[in-house]
Amino acid sequence: MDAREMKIRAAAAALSYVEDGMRLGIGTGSTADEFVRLLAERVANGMSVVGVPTSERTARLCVELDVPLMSLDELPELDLTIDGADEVDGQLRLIKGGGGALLREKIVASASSRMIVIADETKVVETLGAFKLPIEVNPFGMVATRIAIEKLAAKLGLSGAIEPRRSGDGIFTTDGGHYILDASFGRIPDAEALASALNAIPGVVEHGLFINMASIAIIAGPAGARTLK
Ligand code: ABF
Repeated sequence: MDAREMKIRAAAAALSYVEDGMRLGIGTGSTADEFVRLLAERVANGMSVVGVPTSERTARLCVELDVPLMSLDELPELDLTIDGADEVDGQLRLIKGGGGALLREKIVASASSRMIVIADETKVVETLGAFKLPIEVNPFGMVATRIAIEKLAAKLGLSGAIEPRRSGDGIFTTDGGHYILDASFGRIPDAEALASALNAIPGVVEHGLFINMASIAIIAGPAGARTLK
């Protein structure tokens, strides 16, 4: 089974949690895209749902496939968010943001009663951190913010390059106009402590540690899809 087939399998399993009339947060990334494609088929066959996209990229795909959308301001309380992840550990802590949409993903997930993560087996880790941790920062004072992150991380025994994400020959900018610093901390033994430290830095807008947010992770592998709770 190739990677896309595993993403489709996870997305299909997530679809079984979607009920007629639901207000859905719709995530960003290739796995979430597979969910949108399957959801679009259900909508075409009469399922009545409304989606709130977590990125302009996801919104474009939903519009292309006729999945009804509203803004989060129009629909501020959601029933369920379905989203991908870059890493998932055994306590359903996530690293997200590889797709650059972490701020809107976290806002939408936090406005939802439940969040279901869909991923393939390659995303499951013992300890978070092999994937560089995306940290969304305000462009103003980015260097000072990076230095503050380095100092706070060092107090937690973490070190490693913290580099602005690039796009083409320039710096990557999120839908919200912010920059992303990717932190190569390696293993993060205390994700909660790091999340709290990052939240205290004024120039940090948001970070890719999603803790106590996912209620279920659907993990697809060659043998099928399994559920982590
Ligand atoms: C998004 O899903 C991002 O936060 C994360 O980087 C991405 C995973 O992408 P994919 O499903 O393509 O692996 O939510």
